[in-house]
Amino acid sequence: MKLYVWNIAPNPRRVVIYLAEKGIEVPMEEVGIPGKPALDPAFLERAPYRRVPLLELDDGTLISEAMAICRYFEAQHPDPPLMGADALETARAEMWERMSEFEGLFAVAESFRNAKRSFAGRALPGIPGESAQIPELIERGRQRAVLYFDRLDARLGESRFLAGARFTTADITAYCTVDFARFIEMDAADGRPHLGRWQAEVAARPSIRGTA
Ligand SMILES: N[C@@H](CCC(=O)N[C@@H](CS)C(=O)NCC(=O)O)C(=O)O
Repeated sequence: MKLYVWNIAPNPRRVVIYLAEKGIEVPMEEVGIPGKPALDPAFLERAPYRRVPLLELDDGTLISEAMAICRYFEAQHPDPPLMGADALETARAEMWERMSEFEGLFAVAESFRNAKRSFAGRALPGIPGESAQIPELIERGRQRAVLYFDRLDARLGESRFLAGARFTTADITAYCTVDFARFIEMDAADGRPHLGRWQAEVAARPSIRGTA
């Protein structure tokens, strides 16, 4: 078994943090090109979806998508539960995990990839060939991120973690999003005290410190 990762990227980080929380050891291979924000062409030839994280099982089966990879391990290592332990916690963990990926991480990534010169012609991940940057998406991504951070702050004003009393994959994706926002010069905690309280608490977890 092998997990393909890219140490500067937020999506593989979600899985690396998850595995650290669980105490599961999986061999990892770094597939980023040193000093260049791109994946190794040799890896891309073998990776059908051209993205990381990617889990390769011993029989060659490939599993893409961060949460699908976590789900694979969760089924085999249910303790401690990181995707919810009862019906309500499971639903809330999934709700906030999906909102964090679709409304948060995608929004920040949209702004980031359309802004940075080093991503010219590669505005979309996982696409063979060119994908042009669209300058209007830089600001739109920021606006979407503001709405997401406001929602996160409101939720964290009523709950210790996103799904409730327990840390879950929702917190992992949300934390990776908040941290990634630094690269578009956004401080998500600024003016959002509940988000700031949660961010400090999550940042102190050993699983997070190991991937900072
Ligand atoms: N929804 C996917 C997102 C994966 C993704 O977009 N990964 C990025 C790195 S954060 C990637 O592989 N980018 C390839 C590239 O930039 O060429 C997941 O959950 O794994």
